[in-house]
Amino acid sequence: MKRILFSFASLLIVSLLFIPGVFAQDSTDKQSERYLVMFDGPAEAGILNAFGVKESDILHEFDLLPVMHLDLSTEQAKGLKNHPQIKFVEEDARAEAFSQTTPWGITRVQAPDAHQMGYSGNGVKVAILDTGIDASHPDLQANVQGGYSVFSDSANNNPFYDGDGHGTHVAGTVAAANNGGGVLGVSHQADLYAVKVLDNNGGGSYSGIAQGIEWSINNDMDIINMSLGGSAHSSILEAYSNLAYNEGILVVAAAGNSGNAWGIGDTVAYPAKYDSVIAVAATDQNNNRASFSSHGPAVELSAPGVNVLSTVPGNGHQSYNGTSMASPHVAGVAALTWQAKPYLSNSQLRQTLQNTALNLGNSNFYGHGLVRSVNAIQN
Ligand SMILES: [Ca+2]
Repeated sequence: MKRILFSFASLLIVSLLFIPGVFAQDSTDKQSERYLVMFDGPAEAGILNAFGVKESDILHEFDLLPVMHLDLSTEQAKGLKNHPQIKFVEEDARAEAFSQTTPWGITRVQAPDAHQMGYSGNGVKVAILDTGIDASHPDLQANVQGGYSVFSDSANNNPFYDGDGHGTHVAGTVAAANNGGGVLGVSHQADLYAVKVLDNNGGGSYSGIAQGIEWSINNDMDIINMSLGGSAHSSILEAYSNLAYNEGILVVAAAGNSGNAWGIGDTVAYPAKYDSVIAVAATDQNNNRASFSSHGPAVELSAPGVNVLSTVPGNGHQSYNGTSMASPHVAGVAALTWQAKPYLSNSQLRQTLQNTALNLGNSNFYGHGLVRSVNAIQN
């Protein structure tokens, strides 16, 4: 008790020596802001009193460190900052909850339950043949392990630059990190490979896709996701799709966005239409076919493709629609299932995904139905 009194008295003296004249004026009409103030040594109310800080301006006194939360005028804060027994004066910064969103489609394919079971896609390599991946995105940087661009011009030769956003969005659905922020991907620890076969305007060619498939074979990819396609058949693109499949890669592609409201006709795009490729249709939150989703006998599986929230370049997140958004849900479920059952061949894995899908009806619309990770893992 004696010591406290002593230091209080000595502080009063020190404080008096440091009070600049302006303080007396300002403390009356102060525009107060909230500050965190740390003392160099024990917290002493006497220092504050000397600057005209009232008892009511002390909002909180901390226990473990000599810190006070204070209502101060700008002049008071300035004065305290210059005081030898004050270590730090900081404006109390605003903070917001840093929370992670689980998009509806991630839950619809049972990914959070598969994560609870211990599966995350860890060790499974997924090639994203697309517009590139923004590898600096906080939700993706941990999982992007490599890449390749089929373009040589300076605007498009970097696979980790995505001037369009499409590839970054697709990548996030497959493997956005479980990092407490942004969104959660289906297989949040899968290895992503940015294979840039579409330019910054989202355009590309079949030769580029074939080059991307060739790179994927040469670099031991487990899964290829192609959220792309065209209406023209190509024997060479088919030969490359078949080659990847025969090399043990699971090949997944968007069925296309050429569906009509009536679901009449065969509108599935290439390469999704080839036998060696899983054609994925898009469903909405009611498990109904999205009106744009291509239909036909080649449709093999369905997955969420309406209002799909995922990553976009520049630390952003946006909702997109398309079978492009459905395909990576299947690629992610395949990654989870393959981690759980590494002994399956690609054709056995494909069979498992078909057998465990939720039947939604018309096979030209939905194929075998909605892809489901827990059912596939437990099959
Ligand atoms: Ca995240």
